Amino acid sequence: MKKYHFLAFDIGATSGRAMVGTLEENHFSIQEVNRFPNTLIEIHGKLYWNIYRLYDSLKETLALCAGKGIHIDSIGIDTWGVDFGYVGKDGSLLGLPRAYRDPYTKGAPDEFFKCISRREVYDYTGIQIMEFNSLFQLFRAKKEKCSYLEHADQILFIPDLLSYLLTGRRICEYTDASTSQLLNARSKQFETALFDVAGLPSDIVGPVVMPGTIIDSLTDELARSTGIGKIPVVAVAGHDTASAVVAVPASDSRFAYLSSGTWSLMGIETDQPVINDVSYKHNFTNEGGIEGTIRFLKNITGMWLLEQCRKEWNKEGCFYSYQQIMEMAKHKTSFYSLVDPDNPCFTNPVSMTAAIKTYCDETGQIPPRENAEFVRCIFISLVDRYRQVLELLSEMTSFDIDKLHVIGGGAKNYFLNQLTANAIKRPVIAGPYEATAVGNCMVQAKALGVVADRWEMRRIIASSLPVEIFYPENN
Ligand code: LFR
Repeated sequence: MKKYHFLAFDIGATSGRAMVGTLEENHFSIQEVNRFPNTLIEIHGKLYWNIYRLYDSLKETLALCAGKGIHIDSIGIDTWGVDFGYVGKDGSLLGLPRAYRDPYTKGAPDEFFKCISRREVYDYTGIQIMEFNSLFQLFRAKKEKCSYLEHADQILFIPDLLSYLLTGRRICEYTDASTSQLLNARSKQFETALFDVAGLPSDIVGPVVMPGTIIDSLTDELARSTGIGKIPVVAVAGHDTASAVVAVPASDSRFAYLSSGTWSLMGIETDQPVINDVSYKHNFTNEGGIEGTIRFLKNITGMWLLEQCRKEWNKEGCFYSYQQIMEMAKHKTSFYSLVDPDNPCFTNPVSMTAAIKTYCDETGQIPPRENAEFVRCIFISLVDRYRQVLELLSEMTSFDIDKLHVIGGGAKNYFLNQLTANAIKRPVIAGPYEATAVGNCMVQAKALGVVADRWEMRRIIASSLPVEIFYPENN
C-alpha cells in the first residue's frame, strides 16, 4: 500500500496547528509540523479574527512542508464553529470575520423570538440556543446595517473561507454549517423560514456539501510560490468537534464522548436528530457529523475557566505547568465549593478569579483564596457538570452508555479523568489527544478513497494510537 501524508490544519480560538498524518498499511501516526497564533483584534470596540494572518500561517506551513520534502497528498481545515466571513460579488473578502466572543449578540435571541418562537427555531434546527450562533450574529449584523452584509454575495464559514483562500472555490461544508442554527436538522439543508424571519436573502449561503468532498486544488499561484504543488484541498468535517468525534476509537456505537479543550463537548453519536421536550428543556444540540450522523451533545464551559485564571496568574508572575496544576488540585481535598461552569457570569468576565469568588459568595459557599483552591474548584465543578450531563444523555438515549471516551488535549488531565470515572461510575477511555487533527486526516483519507467508512477509520485509530483507561474507584 502507498504511504499517504495528510496535512491537517486544526485551528482553535487561540492557536492553530498543522499536523501531518501518515497512513500506511492500516497504521496511522501523526506529528506536528507547525504551530501558529490565532489572534482576536479589537477595532473600534468590535472583536474580529485576523483571517489574513491565518492565511499567511497556512502559506508558511505549505512552504515549510515543501522545504522539508514532505510529499503531501491532500489538505483539510477544521476550526471552531459559528463564525463566518463575507465575500463580495467580485469574490473579494469583505473585511474581517467578527468573533463569537464579541458581545454584539447579547440579547439577540430574545429579540429574534419576538418574530418566531424559541421552540419553533429549536424544532427546525435542533441546535442549542446560544447567543453567538451565526443566526443571531447575522440578525444583529442586519440590525446594525453592517456594510459587509449589505454588500455580500455570500457568507463563508471559517473553514470554508480558508479553503476558499487556498483554492478560489467556494463551498459550504455541512458539519460547520450545522452549528449556524440556520440548517434544518432533518433535511440537512438551509431552512428558508429562518432566513425570512431574519430578513436575510437565502442565497447568502451556498449549497451544502458533505464532508469528504474534494473542493479543488491549491491555486496555481500558491502551488508555485510555496513549492508544494497542485495538491487537493478536501472539505473535511470542518467543525473541529465533528472532526474530533470521527477519531473516537470505539468499535461500536454505545459510547459517549467528551471532547475536552477550551470547551467540553459531551454527547453521543446518533442516526437521527433528537428533538423533544427534554432536549429542548436542557438545550441539547444536534450538530452534523460525518456519514449522515448527528452529534447530539451539550456544550459545557470547559478549560476556559482555568485558562482565564492562568492568564491572571501569569500576569502576577505565577507560571504553572499542566503537571503542577493537576498536583495543586489533588492536594486540596478539603475544598469543595462548586460553581456552575455554564453560568453566563463565566462567559467573558473581566476577571475569572473575581467571577468565581462572587459566584461562591452569592451561593453561600466559601470562595477559593489560594490558586490551588481555584484549580480544585474548577475541576470538581467540571466533573459535577459532566456527571449531570451524562445522566441527562442516558435518559434521552435508547442504548446504555457503557463508557466515556475523552478525546482532545484535555484528555491528558489524568486527575480529571479519574475524578470523572468515579463520578459517572463508568470507565473513561482517554485519547487520542490529537483527536481533531486525526479525524481531519481520516476524512481526507476517505475522500482519496483510502478508507471506506468511519468504523474503518476508528479501527485504524484504535490500533495505532495509545489510550489510557480509568476505571471507577470505590469511594
Ligand atoms: C469548540 C467549538 C464548539 C463550539 C464553539 C464555538 O472549539 O467549535 O463546538 O460550540 O467552539 O464555535
